[in-house]
Amino acid sequence: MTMTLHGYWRSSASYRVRLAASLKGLAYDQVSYDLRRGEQRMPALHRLAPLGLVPALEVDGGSLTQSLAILEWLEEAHPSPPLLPAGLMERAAVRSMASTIACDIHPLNNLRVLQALRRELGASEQAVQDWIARWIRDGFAALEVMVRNHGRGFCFGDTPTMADCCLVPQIYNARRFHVDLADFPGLLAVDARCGEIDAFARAAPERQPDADGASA
Ligand SMILES: N[C@@H](CCC(=O)N[C@@H](CS)C(=O)NCC(=O)O)C(=O)O
Repeated sequence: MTMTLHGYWRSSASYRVRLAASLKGLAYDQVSYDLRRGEQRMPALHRLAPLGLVPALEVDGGSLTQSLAILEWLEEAHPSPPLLPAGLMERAAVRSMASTIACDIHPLNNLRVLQALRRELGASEQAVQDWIARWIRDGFAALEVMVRNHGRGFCFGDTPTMADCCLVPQIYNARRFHVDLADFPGLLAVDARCGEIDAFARAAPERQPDADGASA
């Protein structure tokens, strides 16, 4: 089975997929689309991902989109090590945390939304910054409670799950946008714990072949 991840080093949705693949010890090639230059609008990506967003994962000629669906596919195709716990309720709790990030935080702060705020609604940089912080902090307040209820080192239990694959990239984003995270000690502790694991380090944005250190 050959896998190619179509993504971007700074894309947090791509980062989720890199983390899951890395935790499962899976090798993959990467094709990069520079989002700052609008390369997500290239026909080559649209053939794989009709919405024109990264990531897309090509697997043996077929293609998958939506990072959560890709994480679920990776889990089913490569069950070991598991990124979901065994029990039904527990699995739903992990998916709930992952969805809180992927469905209720990230889409509100996506590049195309921020561009629409600036270009179509005339929002100032300060207003955009406040917007970003508002949705991250709102979602993180809920996640802080969830991690307190379920976590023992990681978001859920004492091993990494899909929830950690979503949290670590979202914290990366929050730091990139200088969002104050002092109210979320539980989330920061999970992030620090994940940072001790080599599979997390390998998937980090700065370690990717297309990383260029740009700040935008
Ligand atoms: N729900 C999608 C979101 C994908 C997404 O928003 N990707 C961002 C990068 S993290 C993107 O391609 N943005 C380009 C744009 O907004 O134009 C997923 O989870 O895969």
